[in-house]
Amino acid sequence: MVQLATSDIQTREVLEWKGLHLFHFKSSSCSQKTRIVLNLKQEKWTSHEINLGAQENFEPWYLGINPRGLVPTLVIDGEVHIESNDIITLLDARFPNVKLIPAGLETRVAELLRHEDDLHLDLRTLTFRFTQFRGKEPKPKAALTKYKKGGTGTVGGKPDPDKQREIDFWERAASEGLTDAAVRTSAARFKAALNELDRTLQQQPFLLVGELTILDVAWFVYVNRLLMCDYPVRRLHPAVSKWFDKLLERPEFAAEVVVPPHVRQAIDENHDRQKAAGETLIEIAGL
Ligand SMILES: N[C@@H](CCC(=O)N[C@@H](CS)C(=O)NCC(=O)O)C(=O)O
Repeated sequence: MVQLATSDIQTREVLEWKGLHLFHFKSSSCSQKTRIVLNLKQEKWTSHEINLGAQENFEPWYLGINPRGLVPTLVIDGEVHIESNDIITLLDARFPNVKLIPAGLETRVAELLRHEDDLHLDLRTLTFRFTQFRGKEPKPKAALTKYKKGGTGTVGGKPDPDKQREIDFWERAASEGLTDAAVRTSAARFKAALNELDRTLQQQPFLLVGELTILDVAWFVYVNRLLMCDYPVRRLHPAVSKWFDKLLERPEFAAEVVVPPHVRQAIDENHDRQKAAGETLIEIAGL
């Protein structure tokens, strides 16, 4: 569990906050995951939107509650929790009215979620290349400088290597772009993971057992994003595609993945350009 130590937190006012507060961004996959879990549990929460496009996540106030500068962050009765998978696991323990981690499977769920989290930078690589056009330098130098300077840079009272991983990602994106080689690697990782999920879903209705768990929620948002990148889910992983469509029928899921018309248009325009240049995800990754 990544509950921040008091020494990690510079924005001290949140330590006094009562109730459930979520810092999130509408289209962020990790935020969607936490919001779907809150919907399923029908919990009331206070929303704090952090606009990633405007780099609000690199503002000192926000770095003061999330030294990694990432969304989501959950503040619950003065405790500050980061990392979406830890947040949804915590929500399941604190609000057991609807259980999304079956008793006895806690370790297995944690292990499988780690594997999902390991693919997060791969998802980011595909997102930044194959959804709407993000420009050559998605995080301008000035924003990165702010990020480097801000926050304690510690998690659990210790220097946090994940912050450097973020800096490396954005600096590499600015200097090399998100290359075809990076796209191929990321797409191959997803193809392998989804092949495995497909085998499971040919045998059972949900990813872990016969009922919905947080693992289904976590993979639902990933598959949703891959579809936005025009990854051929239906052709390559038909059982995953059916499972996704069924979850999408539920309002708790559907509400969180609505794409505003102007964003849909920007994505379609990017795809049209990529098709004309023979540079779609399918073509580059050979899917
Ligand atoms: N492992 C983290 C990853 C969080 C993450 O990367 N969040 C993205 C949005 S999905 C973010 O905040 N990106 C920062 C940015 O784009 O500047 C988690 O699961 O919470």
